[in-house]
Amino acid sequence: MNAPHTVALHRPTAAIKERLDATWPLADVLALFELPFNELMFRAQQAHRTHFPDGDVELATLLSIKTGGCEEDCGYCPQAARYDTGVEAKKILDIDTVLDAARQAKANGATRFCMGAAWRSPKERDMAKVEEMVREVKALGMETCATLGMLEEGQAEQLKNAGLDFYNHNIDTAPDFYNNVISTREYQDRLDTLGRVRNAGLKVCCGGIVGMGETREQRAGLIAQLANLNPYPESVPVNHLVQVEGTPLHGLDPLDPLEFVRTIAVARITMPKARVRLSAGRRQLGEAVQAMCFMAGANSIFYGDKLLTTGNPEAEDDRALLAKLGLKTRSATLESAPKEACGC
Ligand code: SAM
Ligand code: DTB
Ligand code: SF4
Repeated sequence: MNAPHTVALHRPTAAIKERLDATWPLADVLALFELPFNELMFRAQQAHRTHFPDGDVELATLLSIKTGGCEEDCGYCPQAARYDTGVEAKKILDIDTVLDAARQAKANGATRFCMGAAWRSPKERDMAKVEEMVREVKALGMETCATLGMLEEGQAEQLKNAGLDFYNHNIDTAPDFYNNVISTREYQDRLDTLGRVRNAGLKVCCGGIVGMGETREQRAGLIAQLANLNPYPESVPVNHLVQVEGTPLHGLDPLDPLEFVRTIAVARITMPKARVRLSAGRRQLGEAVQAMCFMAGANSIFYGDKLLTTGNPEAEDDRALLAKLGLKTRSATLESAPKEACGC
């Protein structure tokens, strides 16, 4: 069983049902994973339709504003300097390059623009540049998100004041699997950053990666940690490990795609009001598995031909897939979008 972390409140409950204000013991989350597939999908559909009656899909475009050369040792990451992955370390992008990419993303229909940096944490000299990016992207009328690593006291407030809507910081996996993947920062460091982000009034984008060799119980442990954040995140990216040559996790047996679908469904049931994002790894999943993920309650994707350093489906192919499935995209005006309340 997972040891409770400081921001996760645990209150035992027996029944497996939708609980808007309750917490999720690990055993209940695991029991969801173990339901017959159709039963799990049915429950996920019920939660999804209740909280997102429009059933729209959010399009979020990612841009790597500072690529490679990272000092951390995250075992999945092509941007860690210590792994020979062929990713070149680059300087932070200039503001015009970022704005061109944001304008292009908006013209393609994205409503959210997420800026990612290969940092352990941002330095003070970086903050002014990122704040300018956030201010200018916000002025284009897009939702803004940034993922810059761990934040110190005051940095979340600086970003909020610049107009940041969401901060992405993933807990990545279950507490009891974490040390198999990362040694240069602790699980609690991540929870501390998430606390600072919440306290600054930013919306939280927090998820993890599956397919790193974890057990089903550990996948349940990841979802339980997320669902027990109080409140749970507004955005939950579920990444399917992209295995990059040169990283320690390259060469693992790939996760059964139906297990990935189950993970999405369990995220939907336990965090019913969150945008559950089908994140990295969509290229490898193919159309049929992605369609099942949408049925399981995924309602956001990373959209654009690149993630940070690895490939993503072409925007044109995504539009064709959504059209084939009869899925509409979230309105660019954001006004008709469902209210994304916190889970408290
Ligand atoms: N450097 C910052 C940090 O780690 O907090 C922000 C960027 S980092 C690349 C953001 C997230 O991308 C990671 O926490 C991880 O969940 C995800 N990610 C990185 N490499 C991945 C891979 N190969 N496959 C799937 N997800 C990955
Ligand atoms: C998230 O959860 N996934 C995105 C975003 N947040 C920053 C990153 C995926 C990165 C995949 C590997 C790469 O392209 O470098
Ligand atoms: Fe660095 Fe982030 Fe990659 Fe970890 S995930 S190595 S912190 S860029």
